[in-house]
Amino acid sequence: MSVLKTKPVEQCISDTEVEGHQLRRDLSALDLTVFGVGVTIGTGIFVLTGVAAATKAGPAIALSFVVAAVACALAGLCYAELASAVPVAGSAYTFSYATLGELIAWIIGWDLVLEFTLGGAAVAKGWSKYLVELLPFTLPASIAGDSPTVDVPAALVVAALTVVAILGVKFSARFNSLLVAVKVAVVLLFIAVGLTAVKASNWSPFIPPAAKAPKAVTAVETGTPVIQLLLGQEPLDYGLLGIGFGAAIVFFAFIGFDVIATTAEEVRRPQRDLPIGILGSLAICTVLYVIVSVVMTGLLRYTELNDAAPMAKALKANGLDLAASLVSLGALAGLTTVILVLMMGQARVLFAMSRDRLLPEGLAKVHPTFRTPWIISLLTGTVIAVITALVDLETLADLVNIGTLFAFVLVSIGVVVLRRTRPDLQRAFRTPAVPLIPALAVVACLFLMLNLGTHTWYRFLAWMVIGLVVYFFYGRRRSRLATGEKTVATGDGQAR
Ligand code: ALA
Repeated sequence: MSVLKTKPVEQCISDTEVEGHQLRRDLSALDLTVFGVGVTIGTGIFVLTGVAAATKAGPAIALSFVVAAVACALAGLCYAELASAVPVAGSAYTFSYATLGELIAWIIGWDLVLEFTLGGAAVAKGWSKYLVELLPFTLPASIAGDSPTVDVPAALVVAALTVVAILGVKFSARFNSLLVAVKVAVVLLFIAVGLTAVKASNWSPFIPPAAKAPKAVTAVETGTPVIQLLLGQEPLDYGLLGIGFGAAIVFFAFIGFDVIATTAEEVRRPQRDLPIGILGSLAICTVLYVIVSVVMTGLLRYTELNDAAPMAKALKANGLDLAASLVSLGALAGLTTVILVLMMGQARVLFAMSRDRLLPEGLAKVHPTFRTPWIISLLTGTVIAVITALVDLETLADLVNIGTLFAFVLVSIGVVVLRRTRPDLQRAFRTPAVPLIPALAVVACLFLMLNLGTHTWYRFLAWMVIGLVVYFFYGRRRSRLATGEKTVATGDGQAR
């Protein structure tokens, strides 16, 4: 059955040599770590921390970050092995094509499309909220603010970044480095200035007793967490369970370290650089997040943090207005890089899928001058701009989380499968304690998924059903693998 066929790893690599479909290979380990931190620190910490503390976990949101980080570290260890064994574009999609067969690869690819498209849209909404915070005048509530009808600034920033993405990776990476530096600087500024004004009384109770929380300012409706239904508990927030609900939301703050894997084809020494980039950026972000959330909930009582720009609000509430403005400015710069990198990750996954003909091949054309997959970038940018303009932040973030967690589950299983099916394959990085670590990764990711609401689950299942329909009616018959067509690179760089 073709759906179970896997694509030989060697073919994955040789497919990248097809003329007209090559990306430029010039990223280093440092570029990757910057890239990782660049995409990772974003709306998750700048917006969702406050909202999740106020509506799910209270000051214990710091523990939620630790829970989410553990799941990410476990999945990251699996990601790093697959990324170093199958160093080509397309991330988990490509890895699974070589390990779990075409159908699972399609499911993961489709899932990543969800992650990157909605992720970009969600972050653009965070960007828009900090812009409102910073502007000296007020924009009408219908076009900007906590819950606008059409989020105009969010759509505009996506349009501008689409142009940047089309102009090319190296340019984007440099642009990225500068903005990442600004972003890390403002996070450190928030911590340093904030620490001078925290009040220990705000941390008590650290784990608020279970109660009904107010609705998040950034959300319409995400439903009751599935785990609560399974346990037959009342639909209350906070309490011990609240730490899990919070973790399932702030998991969003970690998304991005996996995007590094999508650049494998553009990395100079993927075997060494990918694991460094993935695990290094994850470690840096975890430390920063835990400290930021402790400081934020120490500056202002958690019940007051239900705000679209909670960092600025927490500083202002303590008379630290200048720091609040600087943080907002830095957040704007920082969020810009996240949108950009998510859009680039998206382009690369779609690029790999269309090169394999699971999607129309014409999409994968590389621009002759910029060497970027420009058709895909244009398409992606347009879709993201429309979504960010119309959908609320938490609906987007939760959907991104469930999709990403599901991809992590499949990737973790993929590591174990590949160890069995291709023990000979060279792996610059080997996940320790296989199959224990992959098994724990699966459990941790499933746990976080269960902490998401019923509406999020329905939306996710609907997206997956659409994906399966597209696969069975389009990709299954047309893919290179199904048609038996190989793309063999010849010495002169021409495909045969
Ligand atoms: N991790 C990214 C953010 O928090 C997606 O914005």
